[in-house]
Amino acid sequence: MSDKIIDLRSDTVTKPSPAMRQAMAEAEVGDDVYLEDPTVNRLQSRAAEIFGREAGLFVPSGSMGNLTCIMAQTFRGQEVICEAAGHIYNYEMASMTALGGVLPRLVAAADGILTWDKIAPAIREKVYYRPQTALISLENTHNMAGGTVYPTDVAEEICDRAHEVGIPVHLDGARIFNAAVYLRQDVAAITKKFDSVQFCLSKGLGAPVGSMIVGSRDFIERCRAIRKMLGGGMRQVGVLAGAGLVALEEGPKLLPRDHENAQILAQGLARIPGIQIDPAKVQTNIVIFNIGKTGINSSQLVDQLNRRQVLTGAVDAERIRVVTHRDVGRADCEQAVRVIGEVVGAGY
Ligand code: TLP
Repeated sequence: MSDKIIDLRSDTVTKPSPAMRQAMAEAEVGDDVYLEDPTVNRLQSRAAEIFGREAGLFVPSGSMGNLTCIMAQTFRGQEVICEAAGHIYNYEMASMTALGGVLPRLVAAADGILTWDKIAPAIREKVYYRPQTALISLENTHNMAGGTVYPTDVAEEICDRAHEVGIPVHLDGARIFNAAVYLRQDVAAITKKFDSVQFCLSKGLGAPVGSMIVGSRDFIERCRAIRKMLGGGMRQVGVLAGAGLVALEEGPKLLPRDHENAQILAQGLARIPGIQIDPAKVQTNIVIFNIGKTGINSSQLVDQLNRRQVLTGAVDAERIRVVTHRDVGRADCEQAVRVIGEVVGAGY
């Protein structure tokens, strides 16, 4: 058995590349609460430019980025429509309620992809004693649906129709560059109708830390104040923004390879008796497969795989998630399939 650990738990696990380390070491810095960090300022301008927006804001995490955007567009006692398996509802510590004072209004959708027809009935009538719908939030790619991508016309119809009734739309675009690769469109084109966009530098793009919000200048100024309220005002943070700039320029080019490797995983897993996965439904870098028919449960399998140096994550008792990223190659994915096949075949 080789010593190498194949870490497929998430695309968050990547280590900074040599170019990122160098950029971090050499970053010019200043106090960003005084707006004086030149590297942060460069990162924010570059992100805004790439997304065709007026301004950008560096935030410590995707979770803080989403919460900041929600708080900037809602008042206490209002509702945010989001998909039932979405990250903002399931993995962000109920922050929109605990800190933002708003309720998630869940709508479930096949493959995590909402449509206007599904959203419209969830919008509250305008009566003063009902919690008002303040915001709609979409997730692209949709993590727990297995990295699924919004067709651009579907997302745009949601934005257009929501705007007609005066409701803004937020995009949790943690992996929007993966969606752009799949769609063969650029991120500015596929996000242009959203009122706010959060995307992560620290996922497939490979930065060690950080996410960005992009939007209008006014919106970003509101977000800056909220970020401070949440404790996210950082000081000489150019050391992180330097890595972020490298991630933004170099990271997107590596994503097609991650998607090819996800196909290696999906196709290999589909050949293992008892495992259910449809490779045709794997669009980006996330593969979620069902092991319900193998006689092993997820935590047992994850545990057995850990012992064989293949790290994966349980979604629930029957489903496992594996995620490709810049620090795993094709041979790693082939090896992971072999090991999963052996463990499942051994029946424990
Ligand atoms: N996702 C993480 C875990 O929290 C599940 C992962 O390993 O995939 N939006 C989406 C769609 C995300 O997948 C994540 C992180 C976030 C937001 C939050 O980003 P961070 O972790 O930077 O707060």
